[in-house]
Amino acid sequence: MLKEADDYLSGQDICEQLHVSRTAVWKIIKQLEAEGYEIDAVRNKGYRLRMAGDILSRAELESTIKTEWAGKTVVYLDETDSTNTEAKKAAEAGACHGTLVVADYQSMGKGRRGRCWDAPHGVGAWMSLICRPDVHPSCASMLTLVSGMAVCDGIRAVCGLEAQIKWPNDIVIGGKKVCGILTEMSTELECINYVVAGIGVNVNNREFPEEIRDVATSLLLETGAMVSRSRIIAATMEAFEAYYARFMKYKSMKDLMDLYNERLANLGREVRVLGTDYSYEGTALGIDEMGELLVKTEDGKVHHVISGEVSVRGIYGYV
Ligand code: BTX
Repeated sequence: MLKEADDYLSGQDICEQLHVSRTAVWKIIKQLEAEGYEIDAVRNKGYRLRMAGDILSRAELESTIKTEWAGKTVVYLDETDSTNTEAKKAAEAGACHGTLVVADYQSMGKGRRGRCWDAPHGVGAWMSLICRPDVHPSCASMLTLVSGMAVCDGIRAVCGLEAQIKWPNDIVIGGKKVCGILTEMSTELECINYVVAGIGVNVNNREFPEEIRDVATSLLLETGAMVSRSRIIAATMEAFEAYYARFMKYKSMKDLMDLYNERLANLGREVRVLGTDYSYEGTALGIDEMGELLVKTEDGKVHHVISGEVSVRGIYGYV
């Protein structure tokens, strides 16, 4: 209610709308203040929210996320090993499509192929979204691309920054990584039980460990100001929901391909494709309907690169 009110909200109005006593309202106000909200309390006027700051809690997320299903149910944890692991446990226990697991800190944040994701306290949007799409398991990797588009739009909407996608799963600003995505799934025969889209956005990080200092950035470092993590999460969920519907229409990137390519940092760039026992260089032309990256080599041949099997590096820098 405080977030939605333009001005002071009288204690009496809050009591009447919520059917609680004045003392109950006062107690909740004290609790919100303890969580970090700054609230003005003025006699005869009531309460006004001065600043929501960068607070992450279940209540904050649920009041900020305005979607039909994506992130409608939030599991919030102050600390966990990995939100992906937590989301997989929740999905096994029956958590519904759209459940979002968010943590303030991950002690063992996971990257791809056993790599680690640096996820310190109080600065990042570390989240995992559970989806139960009715698609063939071979289509699931495209949800990584859908997630990438959603984060890109979420960042653009909240901060106005020109975020771009480095195929398939990094979001970059000015050539530096601001977000990584790890999609995991559980399948049975030809069906998907669930997909977990794990998204890590560096929001208010002021510094990074030595090893990644040159390749990593955060929204705070790019804008010079604190950014609300709950707004980033909410904007990402809103965009995800819209893109997911378009993905499900054809169960492919058919309807999203052009929008994806508009956001593609690699587009038209020279890239090196690294397989387990081979590598080649070429120009990235964009993705096709199945989310594969098209790379044209000097001999004019167009290669279809499948994510997960290879890594793609820029020849002149990281992108
Ligand atoms: P990746 O394997 O593409 O990237 C991991 C690599 O990125 C690391 O080896 C390191 O070089 C670099 N790196 C590590 N931490 C950061 C960081 N904070 N910012 C920029 N670069 C970094 C990308 O894997 C997938 C990451 C997904 C992370 C989310 S967080 C929520 C969810 N839970 C979970 O455990 N993982 C996902």
